[in-house]
Amino acid sequence: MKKWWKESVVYQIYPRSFCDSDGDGVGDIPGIISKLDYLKSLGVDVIWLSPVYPSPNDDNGYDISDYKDIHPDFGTLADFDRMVAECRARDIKIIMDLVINHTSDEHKWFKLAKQNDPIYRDYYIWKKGKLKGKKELPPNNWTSFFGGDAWKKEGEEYYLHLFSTKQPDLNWNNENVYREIKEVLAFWLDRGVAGFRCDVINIIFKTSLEDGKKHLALTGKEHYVSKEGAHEILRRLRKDILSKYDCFTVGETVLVNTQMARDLCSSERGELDMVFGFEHMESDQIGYKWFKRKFRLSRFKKVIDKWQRELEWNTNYLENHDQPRSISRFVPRDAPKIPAAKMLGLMVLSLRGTPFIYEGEEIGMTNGDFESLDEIMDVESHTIDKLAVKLHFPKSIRWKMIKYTSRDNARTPMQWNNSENAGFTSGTPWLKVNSNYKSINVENQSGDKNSVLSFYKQIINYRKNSPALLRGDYKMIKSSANTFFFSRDCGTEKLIIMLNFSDSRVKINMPPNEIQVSNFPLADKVFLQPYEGRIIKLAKQ
Ligand code: ISL
Repeated sequence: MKKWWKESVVYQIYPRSFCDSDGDGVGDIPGIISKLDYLKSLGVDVIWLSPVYPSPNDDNGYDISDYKDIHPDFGTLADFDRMVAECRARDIKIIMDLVINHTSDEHKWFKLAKQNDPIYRDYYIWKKGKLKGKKELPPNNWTSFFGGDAWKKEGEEYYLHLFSTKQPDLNWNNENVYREIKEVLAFWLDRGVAGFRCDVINIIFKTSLEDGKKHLALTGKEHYVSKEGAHEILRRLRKDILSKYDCFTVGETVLVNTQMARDLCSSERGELDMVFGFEHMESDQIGYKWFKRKFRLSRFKKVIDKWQRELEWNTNYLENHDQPRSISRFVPRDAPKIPAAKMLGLMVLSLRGTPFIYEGEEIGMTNGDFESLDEIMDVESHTIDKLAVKLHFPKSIRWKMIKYTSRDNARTPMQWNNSENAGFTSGTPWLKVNSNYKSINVENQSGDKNSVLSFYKQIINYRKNSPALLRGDYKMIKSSANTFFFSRDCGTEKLIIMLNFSDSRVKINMPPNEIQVSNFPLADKVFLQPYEGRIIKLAKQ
């Protein structure tokens, strides 16, 4: 089958924050349908939908209580089918979020498991506590991704939750779990979806429940990151289900290195088609994400270059619903936002691989302008804050940590126009709208040929017609500390992409060439402007 997804531009929708059609303050499927023409005009080929399943929303849908239905906040299965049909009419495909490391604690399987049901108990991971003197401790020392213990006591035993207490981990040693999830995949593929983004897929299989080596974060990880058991499950799912459909999978893979990514994506093994690595997203972090430091371009370039060289094909992205906005982290705070957002967009869309754009990135949306923890809804931020209170961190430090790293930074409602609530809802939005919506919004930018949005459209269109950007080889070109240059080469077409990450002009020294795209309409052949991004075509020699 043709790997059509290699030539696609994927756009991630976080449904709660995209467009609300009924005024309840939460985005929904009819809202998405109303924006499909917009997505088509942007040049989007595939939509990745963050979870739309029924969920108590402890983690905004990443805690699923029914894998085969739609949350009433988002609509109905009939709305979903209509969305698939409306997408098909526009030649847009949809991939679903597949969250199978854990379910919600309100899923019927877990409710039965809690009652010691002989079949469902074993769908989850249970163990007795450990006695230390007279004190009972959790079964092992593992910590959760959101901070604190990874176990919660329920009756006589504890259950494992690598995320929130309301997200019990499934037991992938149980064949029934495999069988049920296999049916879930078929259910959605038969409804016309074109694949899945597989949540934390490389940690689903736990090899043992022994204590882990102590780490600053994620103690226990050596017992579950990228284990053979997870590889095997993925191979089985491919053989039993995925291979029967024209679809693709992209794995969200935590703590993955290039070797692990290659093992997951190699065509002989056929486990996943692509992964999201996080190494480049850690260029402004120390250890786990709660410790932020200044962005270092040298580290970022090195990581991007390594992933480009070492993987035959992969994803390119700078944003998603878990990460602060790119414009608020990969350039200095005082950088001019419009050129910088365009330059970052040019990078994502011109590297080798399938580009993923996150809603609002195409208009240069920035981090949320939250003033206190009360305005933040994210379960991760609240869990971390509670932990930091226990560790006696002063309030100001706690807030600083959360303000810059909270996942809610990227979850603020999509900014459609300059009417109340940015045109996202006629009701009260579930999360505060960024007050910069009057200047940063789709409507303003649609009619402006110099806007971030117009630039995205231009590059996407350029990309669709450029064999070098679609399929060409990648090579980094040596450049100064503040710039990132690389070439894309395909037969007779040789392009060079130049990105200036600094506020100074940079002299360029290049053989005869033609400027194809630049975020500065009057681009100069001798100098790159501050935050300029450009593509040049080398003249045939
Ligand atoms: O940012 C991260 C790594 O740098 C982590 O947030 C990591 O991506 C995340 O913890 C795993 O994310 C996924 O699974 C979670 C859910 O809360 C996230 O929204 C989802 O993307 C549990 O399902």
